[in-house]
Amino acid sequence: ANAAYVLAADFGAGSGRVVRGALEGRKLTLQEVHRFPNDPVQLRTELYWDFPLLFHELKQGMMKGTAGLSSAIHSIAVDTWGVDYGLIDGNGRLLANPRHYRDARHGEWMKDVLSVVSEQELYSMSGVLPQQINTLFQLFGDFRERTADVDAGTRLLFMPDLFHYYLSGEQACEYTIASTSGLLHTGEARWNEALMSRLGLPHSLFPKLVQPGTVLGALNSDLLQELRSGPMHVVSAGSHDTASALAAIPATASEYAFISCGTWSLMGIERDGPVLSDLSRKLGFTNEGTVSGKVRTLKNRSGLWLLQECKRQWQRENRVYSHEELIQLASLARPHQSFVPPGDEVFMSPGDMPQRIRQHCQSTSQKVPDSVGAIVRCILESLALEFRQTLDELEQITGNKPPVIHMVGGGVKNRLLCQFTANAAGVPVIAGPVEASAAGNCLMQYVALGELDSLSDAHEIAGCSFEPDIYTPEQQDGWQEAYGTYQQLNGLKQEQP
Ligand code: LRH
Repeated sequence: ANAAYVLAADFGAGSGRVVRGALEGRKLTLQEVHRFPNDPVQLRTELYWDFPLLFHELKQGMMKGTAGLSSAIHSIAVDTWGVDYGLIDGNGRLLANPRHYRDARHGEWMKDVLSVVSEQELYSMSGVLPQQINTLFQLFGDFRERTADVDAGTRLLFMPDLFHYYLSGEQACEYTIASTSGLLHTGEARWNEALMSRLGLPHSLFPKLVQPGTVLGALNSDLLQELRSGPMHVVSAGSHDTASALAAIPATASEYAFISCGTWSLMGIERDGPVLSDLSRKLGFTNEGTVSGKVRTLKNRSGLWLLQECKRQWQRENRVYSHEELIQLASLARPHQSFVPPGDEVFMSPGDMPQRIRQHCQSTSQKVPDSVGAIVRCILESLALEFRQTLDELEQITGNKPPVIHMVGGGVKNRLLCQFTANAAGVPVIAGPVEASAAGNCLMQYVALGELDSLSDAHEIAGCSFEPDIYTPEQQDGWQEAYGTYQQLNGLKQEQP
């Protein structure tokens, strides 16, 4: 057979994987060749990513992906989580390990920046919702502390761009990942130089911007030798994992809401232009770029983080549950007993999550979940109700209620969550693919290589390649009532000081 092979490296905040994609006719198949943890490193008070180790894992994946294959690999592209970056000097040396967006100091820097530029102004200039994790705040602090090392040759590269640089020698920032920074003009691949000046950031720090689906260059010769691989192109696909995931949605209709669900849940819609109203800002919607140059207006919230943390806590107590066991226990627990706001600050940091959930239920005079099944059920129902609320809010900010939800990412493996989401939202949920970021990454490489004509072609290939599961709404009355309770609880919460 005449398959066209590519490699996609998809780095999440918890783990990474290298996947080999094969396009044969109209069908894409993915084979995971390497998977590894991505553990952040706390050094004194600072939290870092271990870039050299991640680059090592990338190379391991490339070796495994090329081994034993008689055909050539056409190209490789990297996608990662948003907002984080590294700085390189004029000789291409990494100045420091990139800092993690959960580093506690970003909160302080956010305050400093907001004393120079207001939230409203930042939102209307960039479309990006001011949140502690944003590149802008981190960079402001980072730059202030590091001015001595920074000269005219220093460049900023976002995480995927940094990998691409060390693969190909090309310095460029790809549009979708740069769109998470707050440093672009809304919906455009254009740096906001006026904002940089106001924050004292030199314009020379920022390299050229490239569109998703750009061939950056060839894999450099040292790596060819080290990896004993054949020549291949290095491509900027959709370099932001969320942008890549959306490229793999097997959509047939144009009107839908998406949920990209993993540790985070990103829920929103794709549009031609951004939503920049006061209402959308107050409701917490941000605007980022898509691989087709459109805008994704979305909420960036906690996803399965609460469940992952509970699982870790139970493990610490020597109670080990498989994913299936947890879902089974939750499905047997009594429905609609208690709810938590999954995005609340009390659930942000790692720790004893079951205890925090019990505490929250107690302090809001709800039934306290007293078993593993009850806790997992509480988390999944709460997430589903939050999705329902976001769907309503999308209608408020755009005037349209999306008639279906496409859910992609790891959360799709949680069948109970998919069903609950359909029930709570009252619209069908079309679930899959699970490895959406890797799939979208591959698809955009084929567009860059000219193997596919366009992104709509890519969506069609996704439809031919991954059979989604469809969940239709059930038990509407009970869920409607639960939604009322959930909203009331949130209202109560907001009134507290
Ligand atoms: C999800 C994600 C999300 C945010 C966050 C920092 O992996 O990319 O879209 O940008 O990480």
